[in-house]
Parts: sequence; C-alpha cells; structure tokens
Amino acid sequence: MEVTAIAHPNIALVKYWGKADVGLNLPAVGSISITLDTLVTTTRVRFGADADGDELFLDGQPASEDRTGRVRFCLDLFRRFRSELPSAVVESENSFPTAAGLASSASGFAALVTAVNAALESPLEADQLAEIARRCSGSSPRSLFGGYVELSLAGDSTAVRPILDRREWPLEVVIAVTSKTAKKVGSTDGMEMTRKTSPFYDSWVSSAPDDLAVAREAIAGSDFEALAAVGEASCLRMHAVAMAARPGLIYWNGTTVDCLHQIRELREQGTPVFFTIDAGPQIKAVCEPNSTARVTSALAEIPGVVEVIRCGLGDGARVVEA
Ligand code: 2P0
Repeated sequence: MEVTAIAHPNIALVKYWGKADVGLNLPAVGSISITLDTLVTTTRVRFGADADGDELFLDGQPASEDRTGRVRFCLDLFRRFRSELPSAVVESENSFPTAAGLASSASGFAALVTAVNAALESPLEADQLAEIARRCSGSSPRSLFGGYVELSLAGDSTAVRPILDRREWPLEVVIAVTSKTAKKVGSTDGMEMTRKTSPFYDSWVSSAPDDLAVAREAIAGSDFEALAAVGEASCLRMHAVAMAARPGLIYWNGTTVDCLHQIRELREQGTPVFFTIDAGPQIKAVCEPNSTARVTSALAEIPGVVEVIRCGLGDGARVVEA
C-alpha cells in the first residue's frame, strides 16, 4: 500500500509560541495563519512487509535519528487507533530549505498524516487527524487547510478551522531568504526556554486572545491596515519574549533587520505590505497582489538576501497521484 500527499507551509500572522503542556504538545496560545502555495512538501508513505521498523528518507537521504524518531512517534499515534498499521517507509521532499524558518515541520507533518490516513482502511475523523498532527508539530494542523486558518485552544486539545477562503482575499507573500542554514535553536526548545526563563512570558500569553480577535475581524473585513498592525505586533512581541529568555534567543541576522526597515518604509510610502518573521532569519512580506512586484524588487536589492520567493495563498494538504 502506497500513498503520496502534498502540503504547503503556513505562515502565522498571529503567532504560536509556548506550550501549556509539553507532553501533549498543547499550545499556550491560539494562532491564525495563511497557507502558502509555491513551497511544497511531498511525502510518500509505503506500508509493507519489507520495512523493518519505520524508516524516514528526507530529500533522498536517510534522515537523522531525531527526525526519524518524530515520524515514528507520529505513526505510533495512528497505531493507538489502528493497531494493525504495519511498518512504513516514509520519503519526504521539500521544495525549499528544511528547518530554516520556512515551516517545514508544518507542511511535513500535514503531508504525513494526510498520506497515512488515506492508506487506512477506515480513515480517522478530521479532528482526530488534526490532534495527531498537533502532537507532532503545533503549527502543522493549520497546513491541513488552505487560505486563512485559525487554531484555537479547546480544553486539553485544540480545534482548527479555515476562517476565510483564499479566493475571498488573495493576499500574496514575498519571502526574503537571508540564510539557508538550519537554525541553531529549534522552535520546540526555544519555546520551552522562553516559558521557563522569559520574564515577559505571562504577558505574552495573556495578550494573545485580543490579537486573535483583532486579526479575525481584520480578515473577515479584508482590512489590510488592521491586519498589518496586529500581524507586526504579534511577530515583534513573539521575538521580544524570546529575546528576553536566558540565554536570549535571537533568530534574526542583520539582513533580517534591514528587510524589516525596508518593508516599513515601503508601507509609509503607501505600499500595502507588512512583515512577519518566524523562528529563523527569513522575512515574510505579506502584501496586496498589485504591490508584489515592487516588494519583490525592493527586497531582492538588499545585500544579504540570497533568494526571493513569491507565493500566493494555497490549498490544504491533499493526496496526489504518485
Ligand atoms: C507559528 N512557530 O505560529 C510559530 C511562530 C514558529 C514561530 O509554530 O514545538 O515547529 O513542534 O509545536 O510546529 C513552530 O512550530 O513547533 C511555530 P512545535 P512547530 O508558526
């Protein structure tokens, strides 16, 4: 039995940072994201007698113990519901740098759970699937859906739902890649360091519901200015709370900061664009489609920008023909 699924990374506009329960990988805050189209993870899962324990190949190479362990954990969560699930060989490819702040774990686990579920004789319900994805990567349930997506807290679980179709408000994203090196401190460790040592952690957590409400309303009304204000605020606050950890987490490089200033300058001059930055040095400029070309050329000119990637909004994870 063999199934291939694809999924796209998503970019949070209201950020998830921090866990309420590490064992359950339960986020401390809700989040709102957009799913992208250009970047893609393709994952093929083959169940069969020839596999001796679950194996993972990433971009054609046998994956590290750590990554393989996370995939085995994911498959074992399925086995709690479907104990008959045999060993699997998982082959996953990213069309973009892995672990460099481009949300590869989100698209990776969204593609994996989608492929595994499609291989089951009786597939799991959508909320069970989202729960498994979240246990593996807190941002990945958002990549199960396209367009604008909200992940909300729901007791000792989460709920994920699309809040606006991408065609209703087709924003675009220009990614300025400033480094292709994997980050030194991954999101999971960074979040725990922040929770345990940052003096601003509690106020970060308590500020999230207001940000979510403002962003939800901005998206419902296609209000770019309002989304820009709350999106930049959420991003800067996430980085501020992380920078205040001990030792402080600095995911940016000099080029990240130069891009940030350029984006603010463009907006002051009347270009509808705002920035967001995840746990890495890449800048994501969210803009109206008629300003994408201007934003792309402005960011491409900044010394230290090694690649500029233009994305539209994409669809959720899905099974494809191999
Ligand atoms: C987000 N990030 O909302 C935030 C902003 C990075 C910065 O969700 O620990 O790699 O596996 O649940 O899924 C990083 O997400 O973290 C993340 P874990 P994951 O997109």
